[in-house]
Amino acid sequence: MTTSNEKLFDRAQLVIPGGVNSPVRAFRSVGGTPRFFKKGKGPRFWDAAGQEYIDYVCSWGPLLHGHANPEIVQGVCAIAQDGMSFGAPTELEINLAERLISLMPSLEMVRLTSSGTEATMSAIRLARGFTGRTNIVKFDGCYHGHGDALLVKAGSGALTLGQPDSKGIPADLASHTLVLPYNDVDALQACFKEYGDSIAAIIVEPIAGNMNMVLPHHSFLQTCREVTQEYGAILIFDEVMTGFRVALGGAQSIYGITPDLTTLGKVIGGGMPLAAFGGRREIMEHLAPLGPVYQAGTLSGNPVAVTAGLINLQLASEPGLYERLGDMTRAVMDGITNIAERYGFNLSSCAVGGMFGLHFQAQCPTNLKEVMGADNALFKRFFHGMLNEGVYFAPSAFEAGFVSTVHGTQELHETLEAAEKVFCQLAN
Ligand code: KE4
Repeated sequence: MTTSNEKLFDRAQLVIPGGVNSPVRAFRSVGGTPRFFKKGKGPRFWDAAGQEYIDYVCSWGPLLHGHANPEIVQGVCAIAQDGMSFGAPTELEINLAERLISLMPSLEMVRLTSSGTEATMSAIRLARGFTGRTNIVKFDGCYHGHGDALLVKAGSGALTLGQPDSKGIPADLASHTLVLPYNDVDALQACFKEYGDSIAAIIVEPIAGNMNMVLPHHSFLQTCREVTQEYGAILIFDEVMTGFRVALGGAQSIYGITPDLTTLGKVIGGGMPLAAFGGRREIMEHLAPLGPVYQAGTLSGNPVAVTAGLINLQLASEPGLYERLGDMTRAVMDGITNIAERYGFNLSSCAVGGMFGLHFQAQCPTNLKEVMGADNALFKRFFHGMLNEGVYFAPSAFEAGFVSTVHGTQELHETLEAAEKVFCQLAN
């Protein structure tokens, strides 16, 4: 019997490449038919066949307060009555810039964009323009959006310059991106010893969320700070995922490291297309129209998106919210790993605020090479088992998961009930 999702997927694939507008949604790494959703409310959403799911993707992070949060929906509907976009400055953008600066002390100025990719792409251009240098450093397994300079994989040798990680990226552009192992202090120090004077910036996810979730060693982030200071390079924290997701001040507030620039997205848009980059005033003032580094966007600072973001951040400012969110996230992870262990499966997990990594291996990985050692086949069976039980995890073993502030004890109970059934099936 062809389900509504299958019919929609067949139709979608005729007119949209792969049937999706972002590759990970196509279920290609887990197999099966992607679910086409039509409604969400709080921690749950419903697909085209009317099947209900508890959502642990939360639109890849933006939905800190769940689907169709009433205050955000009401705010968006109200502001839209006054116009969708002006292509001119509004007070709302000043309010959001001031709010971000008040929440994240490393920000002295910010520029709003419409996606995280725009934010990281612009931050790289700004770092290159400010320093007059060309090379940048990123880390294997970190994803910073699909800007050409950042879709680059490690070169053949440990310290060789990068190679394109996608067709369509000129090799000579990719060669200006050095790719190192995450958490590898020795490789980082050696890289700067050899290339330091030509490096414009390091861009790093301070908690990695695009190779599943990998925590940084404090010494690793500290070394990123030290070598950039020593060699006059810019330290960019890509907090598109972690910003206001792991803590109100982002990962930088947890690890106590002050970057020169920070990129933000997801939560600050509350589900609408909105992102930002910001940091030291002397760097940011190199941006057009003040300075020589060009950057622009038709819908940058759009009043409807900014309104959603302002309300999302206002709701996030409730005292004790991140502690409660972290407790719930930890409870989901501990519950699942304990059940798995009872059935003889050695899983590990990490959780910070409303972000988690569920690893199908006994130890939490510390870099991409270790992430690749996970039991991906078991993950796929777990994914589909939970999906059939109405629990929706990221359709890829290489993604972090997310809990919202409206996931409660009922969702925890149902999730663990589903996990009990699934691991029992997997064990027999
Ligand atoms: P967007 O261009 O997708 O708004 O942001 C790119 C980006 C930048 N930096 C980090 C740390 C990110 O995680 C992202 C986007 N994250 C992915 C999830 N792994 C978005 C989901 C998707 O690509 O469909």
